[in-house]
Amino acid sequence: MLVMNSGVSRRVFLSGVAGAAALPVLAAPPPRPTPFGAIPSPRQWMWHQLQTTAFLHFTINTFTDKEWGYGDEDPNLFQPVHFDADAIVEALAVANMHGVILTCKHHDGFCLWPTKTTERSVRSSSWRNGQGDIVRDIAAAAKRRNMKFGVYLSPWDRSTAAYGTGAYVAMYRQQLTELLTDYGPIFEVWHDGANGGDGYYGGAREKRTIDKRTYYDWPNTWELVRKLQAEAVIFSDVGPDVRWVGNERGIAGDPCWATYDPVGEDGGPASPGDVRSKDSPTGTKHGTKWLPPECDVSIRPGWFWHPQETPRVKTPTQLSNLFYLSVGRGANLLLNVPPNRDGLIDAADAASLKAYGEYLRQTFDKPVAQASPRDLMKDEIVLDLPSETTFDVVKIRENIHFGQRIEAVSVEMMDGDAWKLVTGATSIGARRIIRLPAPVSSNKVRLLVTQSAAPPMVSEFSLFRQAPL
Ligand code: FUL
Repeated sequence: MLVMNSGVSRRVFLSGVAGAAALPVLAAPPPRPTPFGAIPSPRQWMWHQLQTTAFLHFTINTFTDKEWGYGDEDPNLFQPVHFDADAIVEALAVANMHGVILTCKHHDGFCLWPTKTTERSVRSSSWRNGQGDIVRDIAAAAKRRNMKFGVYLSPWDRSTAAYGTGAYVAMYRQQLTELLTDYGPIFEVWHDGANGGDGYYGGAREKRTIDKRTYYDWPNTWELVRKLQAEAVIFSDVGPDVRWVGNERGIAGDPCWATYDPVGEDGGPASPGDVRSKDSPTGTKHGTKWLPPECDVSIRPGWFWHPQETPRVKTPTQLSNLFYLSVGRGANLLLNVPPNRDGLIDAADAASLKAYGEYLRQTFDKPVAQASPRDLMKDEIVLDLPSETTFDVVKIRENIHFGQRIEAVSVEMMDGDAWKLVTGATSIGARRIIRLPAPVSSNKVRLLVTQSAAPPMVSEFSLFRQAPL
């Protein structure tokens, strides 16, 4: 029996409808379902469809072997002599990534586009005679490959003397304006939570601390993003559209609720850089805001390319594990693949991405069994299969246009003449993809929604057989 959290069972709910249907003549059409709780905005819905996107960490750090540049590096160090945006994007596309987010400016303040706001940009490098523009080239290559393009612009800037004053906030908004005006449609704007500390600051070489809650005046910056790119989702520790998952290992919580009511570290209001991040992997069950998690993780130990880390590039098996722990729990995966000093994706990273992409395609292109749409809107969905079918992956999706309703499901298969538990889950949301410890076979498999806050609205129940890795 399905339990509603109001204490009313689904079967009780259905028997009421059946009673009405027994009345003579024209039964009224079933009522249109109304959304339950928070639901995704159209831009969040689009973002959910992407599932996996790529992060490109690329700047002077690539040439200085650092993770965080101090802000005093010579722009001329930036010399990616064989930079090829199409080759980079192609290496990402084969791994089923549908968007790419570029670090247009990292904490060291060097801008990958010829900004008017500072001399610290590609314009001050002799690379391509100061005429190069990494942002333009990646945006154009992404468009050619039908991938979406997004921007990371570090709020923390260790190079400029203005950091810590109102003038810097104006400069940050100016940089954002350039990026959101000159480079076509942007699908995501990424605001890093790392904030303040020591830096060059125009020669001051000191530590600067800002008030994370007030300094950046985020509401007005987000309004600017809305004005310039209404379809872009805004990412930060606390959204407003997409939340940080709370770790940099690429792992969403279990359960993983798309809704979230974040609080600050001290239990007060949350802001980027000040969130009780231990709550972020799980979110808030039936929370008031639709704020799904994005799982950022690097294919290498560091975010930037370092020659000594090449032997530690994640294997296709490790990448597939991350897929199930992020995308499989209803989150999006943001996988960082840092270009090297040539301005290309290293052969080791590209090989791993290719094998991982083949695994995804071969596993998921065709289910071995799938519920037909007319059977989906039930709390028991039975797959009556023509013959014994072997599977080791189960996929369930909820129609999130109507909110995240389901609280628990179990998957069972007919074993002899009795149902046997195969697997179970709590949250479903945009999707739940469960890899079984070993393949199982049956000719009858069912999904039972055992607990739901409102009548469940399953939009997919499919079984797959994994390709070898
Ligand atoms: C962090 C940064 O400090 C790292 O360098 C990296 O950009 C990561 C994605 O976010 O907060």
